[in-house]
Amino acid sequence: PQTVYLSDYTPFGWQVQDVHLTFRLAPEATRVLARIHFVPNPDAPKQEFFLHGEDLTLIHAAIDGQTVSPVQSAEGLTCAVPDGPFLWECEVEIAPAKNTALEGLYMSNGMYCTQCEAEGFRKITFYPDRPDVMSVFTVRIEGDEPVKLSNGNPGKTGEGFAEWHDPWPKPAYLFALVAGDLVNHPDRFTTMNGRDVELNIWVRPGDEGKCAFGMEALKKSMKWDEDVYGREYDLDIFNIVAVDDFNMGAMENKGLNVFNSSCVLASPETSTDANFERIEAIIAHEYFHNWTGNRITCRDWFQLCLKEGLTVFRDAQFTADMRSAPVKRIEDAQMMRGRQFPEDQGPLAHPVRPESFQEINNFYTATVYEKGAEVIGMLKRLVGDEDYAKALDLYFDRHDGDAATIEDWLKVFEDATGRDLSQFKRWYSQAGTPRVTVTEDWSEGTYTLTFRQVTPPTPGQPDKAPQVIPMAVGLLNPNGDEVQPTTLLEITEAEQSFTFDGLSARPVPSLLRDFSAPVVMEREVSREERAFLLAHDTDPFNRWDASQMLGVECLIAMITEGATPDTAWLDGLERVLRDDSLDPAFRALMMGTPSQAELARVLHERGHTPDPDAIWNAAETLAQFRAERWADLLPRLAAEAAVDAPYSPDAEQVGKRALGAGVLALQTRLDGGKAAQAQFDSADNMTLQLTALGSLVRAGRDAEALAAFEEQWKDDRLVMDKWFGLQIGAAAPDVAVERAQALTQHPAFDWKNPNRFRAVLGGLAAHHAAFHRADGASYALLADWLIRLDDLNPQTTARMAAVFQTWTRYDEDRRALMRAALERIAAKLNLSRDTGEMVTRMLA
Ligand code: HT7
Ligand code: ZN
Repeated sequence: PQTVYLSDYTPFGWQVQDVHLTFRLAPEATRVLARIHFVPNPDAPKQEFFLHGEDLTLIHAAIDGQTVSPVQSAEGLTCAVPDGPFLWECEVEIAPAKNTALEGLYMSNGMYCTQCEAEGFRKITFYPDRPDVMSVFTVRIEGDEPVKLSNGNPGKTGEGFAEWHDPWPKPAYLFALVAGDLVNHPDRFTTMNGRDVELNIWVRPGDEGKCAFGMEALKKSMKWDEDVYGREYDLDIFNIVAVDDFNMGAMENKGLNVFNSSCVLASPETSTDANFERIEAIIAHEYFHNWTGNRITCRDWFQLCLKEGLTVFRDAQFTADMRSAPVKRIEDAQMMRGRQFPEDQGPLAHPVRPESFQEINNFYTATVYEKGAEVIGMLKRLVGDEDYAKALDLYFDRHDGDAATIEDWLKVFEDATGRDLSQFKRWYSQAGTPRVTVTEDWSEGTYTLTFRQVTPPTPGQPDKAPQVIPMAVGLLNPNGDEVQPTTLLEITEAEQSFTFDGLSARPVPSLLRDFSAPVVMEREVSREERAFLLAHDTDPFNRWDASQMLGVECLIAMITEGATPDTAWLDGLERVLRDDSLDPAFRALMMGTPSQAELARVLHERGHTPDPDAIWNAAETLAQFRAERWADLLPRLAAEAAVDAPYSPDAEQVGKRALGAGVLALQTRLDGGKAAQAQFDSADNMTLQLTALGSLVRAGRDAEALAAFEEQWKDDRLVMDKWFGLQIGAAAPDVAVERAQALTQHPAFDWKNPNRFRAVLGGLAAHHAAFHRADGASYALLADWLIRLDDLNPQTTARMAAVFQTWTRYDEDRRALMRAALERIAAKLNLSRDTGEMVTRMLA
């Protein structure tokens, strides 16, 4: 397969003035007629006229009305064209019903829908399918479907047809079409300058009752983007559609966002608090793309972080404003450590702006999205809030309508603030997680912190230069009072010292406050000092982190030395948990222990070979120990967590239920599932019902509850995804793979549906001890299914194959078994480019 390089960028030889598309819909034989005006691009080198096109049957092509016979290949067509402007007309046939890859035009439950990012439009018609080719689109949809939608504003409609016109030039990846038997949940929004916008969430009949929350989230997002970024919506209508078969979460097509139904449909009975929060965040994310992605798009796919990093950053700000800023920051740090750090520290490591790829779908990663957002957060910390706002205003002014680059983005900041960002740019080009070691010096009232940074080698990047690391630091005196409020130190050298004068006693440092940079801190810290920070730090992130680190140390000592749990830590934590002035959501996070996958990562980082069974056993022992030690505390917390009002997914209630879930998990270890059964029987919302079911499964008292749950929810796909996933996620490690195997034989296991496939096989891969079962049964089962899915849906297969990325961390036997699984996938006949690239990188 061909590798594409950032350095090879060349503009397309023509500009597209306008695109007219007509769709004659039929499941097996849809006709797509395109009329496109091309004009030579004065800024491009001379080149052959090439249009992308895949899996298209060409019926007819003409230039300026004269039939032409282009030369076709698997990737597209070339054709001799006039020197000046010309009209390209083309008719192709496609088969949406046969499209199982869920890219281009496909069918889901009888509904037509599209997914064009990144390179799906080329499966709809021949076109320069690249983000820097932008055009206005006019679309006519012909078919019997009652609802026919596309981008932009509605035009004429009549018996069997509907027309749409999108006045905003856009790249083809933002094109969308939906047609089917849909019903809408309508509303309206008046923008800051008085534009009256029609809003709709379109769903399958029967799902109308699950749209209200999403609609509120949409209106809040529209208002927030006006208030905080000054960005106003720019069409007369904004449509969202829920689709059951979808490779990812949602898609920001101009004026017609398409959502995985799991990311928009919500009701208290069928959705958990976590679902509600995720839906709110994803609706916001897709809406915010209207400016950061659509009005300003990417020049090429290497610039993906330009829209994704910024939009993730914006949605995180939104969530922090809507809910709790400290809780959101802790969750984001968990996400970075749990998902991005493993990527950055393994064979799939790549820069936030990659420099080459074979299949761009493989680069919709935690690095591009989450680290990309962290990079923007660092930029904001460095320049300050005011200059950040100035820079963003300049970005929107200067680049509205452009297909821009990271260079454009950084130049805006340089121009707005006068800063030189050439060193900062390394965050975009260097892969890997910087490790920062810290030493301290104290003499006569002067305290010195010395930082050393090293970024380990990553594939293709053996040597790294120092990066700009914004290090937020506070100092506490021995009484626990803050003597130095949060200060931002700018580390730019490989080794650099900072001094604080005039202190009356040697302080305790609170470093990397608010997770101010995506780095690993390496510092010898005594348990006493961590316990001190757990008790006194004013920074919520660091208070949480102090407890997490004590938890890590405690578990590692249990694993490697057979130690007993650290009671000093647990007592310190108990004091925090008893402090009812603290937000229950924060206390719920405090109650959590590091995940088993995270422990494996840290063990590996410290030169140990992680043993998944030993990690599981230590985590179990610690949980049992906590349950017994906190036997008196649990009822008190349970009482505080009780919600005495009708269900609402607001931050306050969500926090209480999260705390209650932590309590129930421990309580079940003491009462064998009595409280969980009672909660299961009386639950009037999915959060309580599912939490209780999870505890019952963990306690092995699940048979009746699982059957009752299935009976109650067998007709609800999204709830049944939870039923499938939970049985594996909460299973004991020695039975999970057999359960997964059995569930793949369940009549409701529809492996072609990505949500269901992920619930079962993704659930198994996410269960650390079960996935790494010593006999390799889980590796083998997953490999079997990936091999099977690859022919149908390469994108989902390749994404899921990434669960093998940590394979080199483990012992020889497990390594051999994982290597064998990867090699088996690699050897599959006609392996897709997507999966091929992923397994090759992992095996390199
Ligand atoms: N921009 C979108 C990314 C995307 C995608 C979404 C759905 C299915 C396939 C996809 N390929 C790429 C989603 C986002 O980041 O907002
Ligand atoms: Zn996005």
